[in-house]
Amino acid sequence: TITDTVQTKQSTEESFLETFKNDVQKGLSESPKTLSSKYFYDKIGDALFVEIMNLPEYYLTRSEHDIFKNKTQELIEGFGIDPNSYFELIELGAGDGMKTKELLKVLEAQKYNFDYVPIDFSSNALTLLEANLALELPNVSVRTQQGDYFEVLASLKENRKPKVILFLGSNIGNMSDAMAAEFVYNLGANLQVGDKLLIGVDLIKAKEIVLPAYNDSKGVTANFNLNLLERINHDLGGDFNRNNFQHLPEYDEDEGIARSAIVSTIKQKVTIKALAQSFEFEAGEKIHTEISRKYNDVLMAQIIAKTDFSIETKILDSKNYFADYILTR
Ligand code: AVI
Repeated sequence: TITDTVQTKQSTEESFLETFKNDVQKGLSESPKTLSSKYFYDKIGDALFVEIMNLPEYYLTRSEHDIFKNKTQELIEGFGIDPNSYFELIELGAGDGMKTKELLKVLEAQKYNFDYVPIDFSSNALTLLEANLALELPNVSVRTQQGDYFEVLASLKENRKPKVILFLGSNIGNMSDAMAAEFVYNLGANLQVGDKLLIGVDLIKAKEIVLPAYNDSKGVTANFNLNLLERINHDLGGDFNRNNFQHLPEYDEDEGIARSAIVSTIKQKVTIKALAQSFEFEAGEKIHTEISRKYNDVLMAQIIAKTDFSIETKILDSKNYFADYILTR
C-alpha cells in the first residue's frame, strides 16, 4: 500500500540519518579527523558532481567515454557473450548513462539479446535515465532496479541468466584497497561462474594531470568538498561556517592516491545539535574526506587476487589515461 511505501521511505531516511550522525560523531572525534566521501552525494552534491564531470580538468569521464565510443567492439569481445543467447547487462550506479548508451547502441545494432538493468539507490536518477533511453534507444529493453547493489544482485542471482556487470567511473577508487577487494569479492558472491565484471579505473599518471582534476580553476571541486559541511549543518544542525574552512587536494604520484581534505583556517569550535556536542579545530587542522586511488596492472592484480575473479583483458582510452578491466568470475 501507499502507506507502507511512505513508512518504508521514512524509516530508510531515519536509519540513514542515524548512520550519518554516528559516522560524523566518530569521524570528528578521531585524530586526524575524518568524514566519509560517501556523504558528498546529497541533492546539491549530486548536481556538483555532474558539473565536475563536465569540467575541462576532470578527464576521467571523457576518457572512459572515449573507450565506450571508440573501443566498443573490443568491449563486446571482452564480454565473450554468445550473440544468440540472452544475457543481462547490469550497471552499478547508473547515473546519466552517457557512456553506457554508446555500448547499448552497438549491442542493439548487432542484434544482441539482452536487458539493460541499471541499479541505483536514487529512484530519481533511474526515472530520468529510463525516460531518456525510451526516447533515444526505444528498442533496448530496460529494467531499472532501485536499491542496494548487493540486495538487487542477490535477487537477480536466482534467475541464473548470464550476466555482465558494469562498475564505471573509477568509483572503486574511492575505497581503500582492502575495501575494494572485499567489494569485488562480494560482487562475485552474487554471480555465477563465467559471469563478467567490467571495472573502470583511473590510471597512475603525472601530478600535472591528476591534481587539477581535483582542484579545478572554477572551484567546483572545492564546493563539492565543502558542501559536506553544509550537509551536516542542514541534516544534523551543525554550525560550520564554511568561510572558515578550505578545500585541500593532494596527489602523491608514487603512491598513486589523490586525497582531499577540508582545512580549518582558524582555531574554532563547531557545535552539532543532533549530537549535543562541540568539536575543537586548531588553525590548519584537517578533516580527511576522500581518497581517489589511481591504478596500474600490479595494483589491480593484487586486488583481484583476493577475489574469485580473474582478469580477462584491459582496454585503454586513446591517451592511456583510463582503463576498463574485464574480469571473469
Ligand atoms: C566518484 N568518484 C570516482 C570521483 C573521483 O574522481 O574520485 C569523485 C570526485 N571527487 C572529487 N572530484 C570527483
